[in-house]
Amino acid sequence: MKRFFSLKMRASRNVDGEPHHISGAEKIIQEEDASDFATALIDRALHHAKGQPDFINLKFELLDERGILRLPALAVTTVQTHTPAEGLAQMVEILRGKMGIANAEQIVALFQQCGNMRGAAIVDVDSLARLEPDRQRGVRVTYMDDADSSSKGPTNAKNHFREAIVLGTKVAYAPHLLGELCISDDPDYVTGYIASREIGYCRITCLKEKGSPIGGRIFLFRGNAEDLQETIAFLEKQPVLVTGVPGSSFRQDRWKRLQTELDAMEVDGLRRKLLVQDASADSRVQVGGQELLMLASNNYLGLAGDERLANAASAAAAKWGVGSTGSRLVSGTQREQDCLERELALFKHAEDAVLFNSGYVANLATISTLCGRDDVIFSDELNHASIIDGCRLARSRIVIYRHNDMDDLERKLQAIRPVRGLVVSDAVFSMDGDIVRLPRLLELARHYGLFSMIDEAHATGVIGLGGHGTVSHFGLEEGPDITVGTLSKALGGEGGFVCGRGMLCEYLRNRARGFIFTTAMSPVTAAVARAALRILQESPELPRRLLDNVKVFVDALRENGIQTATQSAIVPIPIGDERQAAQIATELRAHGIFLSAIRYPTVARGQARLRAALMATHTCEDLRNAAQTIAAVIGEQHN
Ligand code: WAQ
Ligand code: MG
Repeated sequence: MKRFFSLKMRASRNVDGEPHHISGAEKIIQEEDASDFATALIDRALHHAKGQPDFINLKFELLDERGILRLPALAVTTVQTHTPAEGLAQMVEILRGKMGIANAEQIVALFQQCGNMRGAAIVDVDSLARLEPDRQRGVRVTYMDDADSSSKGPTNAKNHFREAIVLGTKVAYAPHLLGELCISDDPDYVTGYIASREIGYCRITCLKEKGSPIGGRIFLFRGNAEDLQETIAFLEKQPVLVTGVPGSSFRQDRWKRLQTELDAMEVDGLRRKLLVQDASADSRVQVGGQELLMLASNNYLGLAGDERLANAASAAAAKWGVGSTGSRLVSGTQREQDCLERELALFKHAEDAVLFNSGYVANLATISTLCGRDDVIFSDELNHASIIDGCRLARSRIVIYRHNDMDDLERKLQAIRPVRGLVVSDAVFSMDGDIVRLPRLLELARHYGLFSMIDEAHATGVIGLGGHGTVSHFGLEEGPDITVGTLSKALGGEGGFVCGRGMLCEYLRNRARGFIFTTAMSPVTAAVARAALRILQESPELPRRLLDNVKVFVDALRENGIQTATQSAIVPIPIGDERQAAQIATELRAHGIFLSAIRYPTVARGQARLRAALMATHTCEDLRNAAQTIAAVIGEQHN
């Protein structure tokens, strides 16, 4: 095994019997590179602009390789400024605007007090109290290096940027620190930065006058006294190698950025892996030779594995072959797609329906076709990514209202008084399982003359009488202008659709790029959806059975001490921490349960959760046992 050493150099000069610091540097290196780097650092000490040293200390210290933390370098952005005033104003702006720190101005003003420190000031962002134990010296961050420094070669010159990004990355990952501000103390180096995990490493090109000796570092802290000890211990003791530091001496590898991002996700517990199943689409699946109870599927009614759908697929394949051969408008409309559209319209009590190749495309295409630069789109803060992407593609003004909060929506409508636009919401929210307050939403949209749009992805086949969806759930006479649905969840196949007035569908068929410029869904897929619709209409008890299962499961979770609530087949189990959620999901797999950990970016950071999705084909026994196991595993993790 390779041995890693910490190598530190300090050079000073005696002035009137007092040692004066001239230069210092540190590296984390492998044994084989030791002498090269020692030479380079001695060279640096001997030829420093601040003068000739009479004392050079070189220290080698063996590190435990397993104790070294590898962190991905923060992403670098640059803000060009031309005067110190402009630079400092930018710092304040970023602190307040992007990092949400109220005391931004007071914090930046602290640079006036931080001169002449060898280390950094630690500031409580709320009280502005200075917390570093030694006010003269500050806290020194040490035991860190660029992980690729040996490939970049020993250099005897100080590289401000490379050293700063290493330090900045370590600080960004320190517990209880929200970020860092830095101005170089070198009179001629006027570039500094502001950094955090969220905003990355943001260089600000001018922060002081040339020749000015001011400079320092401010670490932004939030926590209690114990937290502070933890922060300082991390800064002073934890060895860190920073990967993916942009190299100055070598051309940047275009793939490296991707690896760096993947590494960052790994560190944050956000990197995802595919779990490959070897059999079944029902409530039990085979993964790597193990049978798992499936609690993560959108196959709500168990139709994906239904023999009748498989037979419909075979029959359609025998009749049509498998491909649709072209775009709907050119060559890809077979009788199957046409019939399916009419049957969907009937099922949803709409004039017409249009097929898309997925629910994602249906949202993207519909929103971006109906809305443009002159529209205002009012969108629930928890809407699905496909709605968000549709809004972005529309280039409309987007106004986010608080989750399912119709008063907030009304306030925003009142304030903006839009002339054209759309109010859009999920029918059943995919990560929380609650149902949109549809009656009020429709009233508001009508009052302001806006289109209303509901995405019934998790509602069709689940809520409302016989699974007819949200309009039936609320017993409304009239539904939204635009209803989006999917064929891939309760209906067990794949594809999406939009239904509403005939004119709407006609318009989409003529204008929606996601309809026009893509190959139509296969006639096999369309035939499968038709069969699923028939089954749903012949067996209106299926959705009832599903919701009965939900009640059994939620009650069992409560009996085992886990509080949760839902109005649909989605049962969120809150955890919070991303890594913990991922660990619990892994542990549950060992106990025979397939349940997904939902993490950022699907939900907000710090709101990771387990998300159970129930099926009509689960047995009560399955669900009671699962609830017990889930509670036990969560209990263990919290201890
Ligand atoms: N730990 C904590 N604080 C430190 C450390 C350390 N290891 N090293 C320096 N400081 C503090 C100390 O108060 C210095 O006065 C101040 O930071 C500035 O240090 O992207 O050169 O080494 O090109 O002068 C920014 C690079 C360069 C911007 C920063 O800092 C860019 C720089 P310096
Ligand atoms: Mg300096």
